[in-house]
Amino acid sequence: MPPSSLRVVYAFAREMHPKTTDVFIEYGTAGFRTKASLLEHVVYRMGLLAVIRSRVKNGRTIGMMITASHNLEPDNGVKLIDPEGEMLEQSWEEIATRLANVSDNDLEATTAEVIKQVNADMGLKASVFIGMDTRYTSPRLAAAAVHGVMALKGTAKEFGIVTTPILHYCVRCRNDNTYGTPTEEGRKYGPYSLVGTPGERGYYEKIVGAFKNIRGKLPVHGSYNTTLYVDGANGVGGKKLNIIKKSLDGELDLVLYNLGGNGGKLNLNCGADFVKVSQTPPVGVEHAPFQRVASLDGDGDRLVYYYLDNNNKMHLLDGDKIATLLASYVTELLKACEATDLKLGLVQTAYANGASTKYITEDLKVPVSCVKTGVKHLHHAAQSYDIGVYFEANGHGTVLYSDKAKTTIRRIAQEGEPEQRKAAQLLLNFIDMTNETVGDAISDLFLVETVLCARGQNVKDWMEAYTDLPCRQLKVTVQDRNAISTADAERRCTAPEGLQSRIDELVATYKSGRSFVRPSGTEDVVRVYAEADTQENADKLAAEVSQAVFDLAGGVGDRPLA
Ligand code: 16G
Ligand code: MG
Repeated sequence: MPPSSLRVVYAFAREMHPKTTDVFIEYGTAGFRTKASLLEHVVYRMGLLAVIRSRVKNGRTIGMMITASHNLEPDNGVKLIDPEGEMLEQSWEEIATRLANVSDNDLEATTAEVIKQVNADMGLKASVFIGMDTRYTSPRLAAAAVHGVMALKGTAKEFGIVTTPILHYCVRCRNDNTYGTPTEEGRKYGPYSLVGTPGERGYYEKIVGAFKNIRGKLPVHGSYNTTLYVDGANGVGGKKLNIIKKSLDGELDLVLYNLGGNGGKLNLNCGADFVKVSQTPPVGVEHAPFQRVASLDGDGDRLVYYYLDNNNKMHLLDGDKIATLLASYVTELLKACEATDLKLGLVQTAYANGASTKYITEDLKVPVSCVKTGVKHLHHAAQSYDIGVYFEANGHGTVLYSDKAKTTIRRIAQEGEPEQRKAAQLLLNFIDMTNETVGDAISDLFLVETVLCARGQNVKDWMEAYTDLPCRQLKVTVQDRNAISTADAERRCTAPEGLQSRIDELVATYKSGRSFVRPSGTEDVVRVYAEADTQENADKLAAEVSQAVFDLAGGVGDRPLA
């Protein structure tokens, strides 16, 4: 494409999506995320970048998801999805940031510069899949994305309102037709049965089809019961479960709340992030003690469970509990099919409860690694195992199976002894039910329900595998959160000077104490995490460390935030 044809890049910017703010914006942990009113020019420009990225990847499809996940309604965001359904390659984050921040007058020249820098062949075809969450600002932003794609003569396909993981799945399928069909509903086979080859299945057929298939092999027994309550965060995940619910034929009885009607506001006092951070149940969900409740976040990529006891005290089953449940079950099946050469490992972040890490190492005897916060880091680390289970404590995670693992398990399912074959076939269904592109609340929900059903366990049995250490998360506003630097997968703080030694001193005074601080990638705050032997001590330690951050890292206001 000759440079003159980039004029339209400027024309669209000036006429339709002008940059109206000078606030600097950065492609962070999960793309750009801020007030929706500041984003239109950014999303338009990401449409441009998605086309360039697609051409650099030889015309393979790139995804653009318009969402601010668990943030409240006024926010929005955009992130790019790479051809395998993974997060945008990290080295492109700086390019995204540069393109988002130049003036409209410099946009044409900067676009040309980027094209040259990444050596994109602008004569190639380009394809971009666009999805959005339920925010009222999303359609307008999705339109800006389409204009960005058009301005560089790419082809945009809009998926409308989808969960983030559904879009990741569709991008992967579009580029690898053995993984599935790039649609939500699928085309060929009726209500989500597991027929045909994997490559012929749409999203629901893949997940729900595999669940039904496995349920046919695992009758309900023990203290498992098929009723599951769900908090949909008033976002997109609950809406999709409402579609799936109709095809479940009593294999799972979903009772859905917070689906976005009745004035319920997205993520407001509900959803996975609220439940995890505040350690309180969501508003709008009513249930008896010991009822299993699953809570999703606004864009359907996080899942936590909880229940209330007889005293109305909440018990949380977070990403660590889900990770250990899935890892222990897959380990059991691997043993049963005698696939001893397959190495399973688990990936966590510093937020993982210390008790979970101890349980994984000492009881499950599974290797565990700790990486920086953010799905891309976990996903990457999980790829180094034959089977890699990764979860953030906040409920974002999935299981990755290498080609070697899949081939081995398929072979055993066909050639093994009868007991081995049975275990391998269950494992194949388990793999089918997994969205390997990214953490997926809907897929994870069906995986958890499968394990509980297979073991005949209720939510209390699940909880009893190990006991979490009480913990607390706080945030502190400082002048410049980037004044905080960390090392050792965010477990130690290397700047400002003196902060880590102060944290060490404080932690040493608590039994089972642990604490770390890190600058948030999505909010202008420093996050503080603490755990200790009692809730009172965890709360105290968190407050003391917050005070230390406030004092040593330039706190703003009178005192740290509660
Ligand atoms: C984003 C990340 C999530 C991480 C969170 C941390 C993705 C898709 N999402 O939501 O993994 O836990 O940021 O937020 O990577 P924070 O930096 O504000 O603590
Ligand atoms: Mg999310």
